[in-house]
Amino acid sequence: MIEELFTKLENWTWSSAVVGLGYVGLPLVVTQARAGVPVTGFDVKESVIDSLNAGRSHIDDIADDELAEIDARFTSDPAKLSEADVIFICVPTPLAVGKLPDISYIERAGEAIAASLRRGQLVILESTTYPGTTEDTLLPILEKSGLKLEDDFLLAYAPERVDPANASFRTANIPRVVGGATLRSTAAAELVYRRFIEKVHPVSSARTAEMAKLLENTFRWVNIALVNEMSTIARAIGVDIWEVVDAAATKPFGFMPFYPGPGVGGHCIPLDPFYLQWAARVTGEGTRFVELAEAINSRMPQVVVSRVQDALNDHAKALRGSNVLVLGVAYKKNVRDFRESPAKETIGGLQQHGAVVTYSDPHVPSLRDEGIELDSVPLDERTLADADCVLILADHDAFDHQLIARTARLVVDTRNALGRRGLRGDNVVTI
Ligand code: SAJ
Repeated sequence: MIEELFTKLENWTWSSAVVGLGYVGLPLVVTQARAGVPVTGFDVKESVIDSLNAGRSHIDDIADDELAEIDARFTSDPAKLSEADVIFICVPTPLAVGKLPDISYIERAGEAIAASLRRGQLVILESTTYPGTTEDTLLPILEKSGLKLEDDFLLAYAPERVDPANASFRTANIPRVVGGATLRSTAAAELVYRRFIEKVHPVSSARTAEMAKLLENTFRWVNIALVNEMSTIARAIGVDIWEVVDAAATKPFGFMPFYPGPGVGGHCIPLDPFYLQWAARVTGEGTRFVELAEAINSRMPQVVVSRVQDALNDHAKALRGSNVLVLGVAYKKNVRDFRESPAKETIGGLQQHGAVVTYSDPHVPSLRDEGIELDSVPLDERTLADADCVLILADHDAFDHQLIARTARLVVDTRNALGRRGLRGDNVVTI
């Protein structure tokens, strides 16, 4: 049966199923369908399946008309998984209490697949997780079916690499690392991705691929913390961190620019380093960079609140009773996701100091989370003029930056959104 699978993989006659239709899984379905793969999207949420079957996308990076162009099925029936030759797992890997890994979604997906696993299938895990998950956790679950790895089915790990709202890099042109639980699993996974991804990079094991993903995102976590710390030092020294970073970035080798911000959001960068931390602890190793970066990055919302307080002070105003208009509550520009956004802690901190906070975000119509009950207000002359301080937290392109620069009495710009547009007047300070 494995030989038959390889024939299908080599002849591009294989079909697939994608388990988990979020910001990773749905683009994967669309990319495969465009490449001519008969693909079925699977999710446990009926509401997701119903809206997708009605041609409505719940993911920013996939427009409804992209769904209309492809021929893909969507189902919540796990029995259908047995029909696919290749099954991709793209489920969340959040953190549990105490920042411990939570791989329960992977385990449940594995159980659903095991219930109908048949000979000749290849299972590929894409969710970010700690080294060892594929071989030590997912494999035993799949073998509970009575089928054996290598004899009956193959198993590999190929970490997703999605940068939400990045129009230049989408699934098909983002190189893909693949590592199998066996050599034939690696070879099979490589054949799979070569059908719809331009560059595929095989490695010697699933563990290696799992570790590579954690390095990628821990690298970002640590370097964002470095530049956040540098921003505090730069202000104390009296230089502009944005000008410093842009100057350093002229170095054509050995440097990669990162920029200070109000904290690190999203469901990857603030979480994945703690999967590495856990894996290291199990081996008795430490991850001091992860903890140090957390100490710096998690403090940024408080740094921002103090920055607003100081800026108002310089205008002989107390934070208490001042109107603060927050622009952008999503975790980064041009996305609507605010679940892991540092804006929530920043707004909470401002409110605790007695500020009257409103916000405007074209991508987030209302914010009902962590005790915050706010709706987005229109960004116009009046809301800007009414604000004692305007605080830019997410630098959405949709903002009217000219209007902000000429109307706001005071702007604390944590993203240098105005400076980058040559609009940094005397009424603007950054962090
Ligand atoms: N941030 C900074 N300064 C920076 C870069 C980012 O403060 O210089 C902040 C952002 O504002 C955001 C957070 O860090 O709040 C995460 O930013 P991100 O650009 O890493 O965004 P994500 O989490 O949406 O996407 C990332 C991918 N992004 C990029 O590589 C640019 C990548 O790290 C992963 O492929 C992906 O998560 C994932 O799914 O793992």
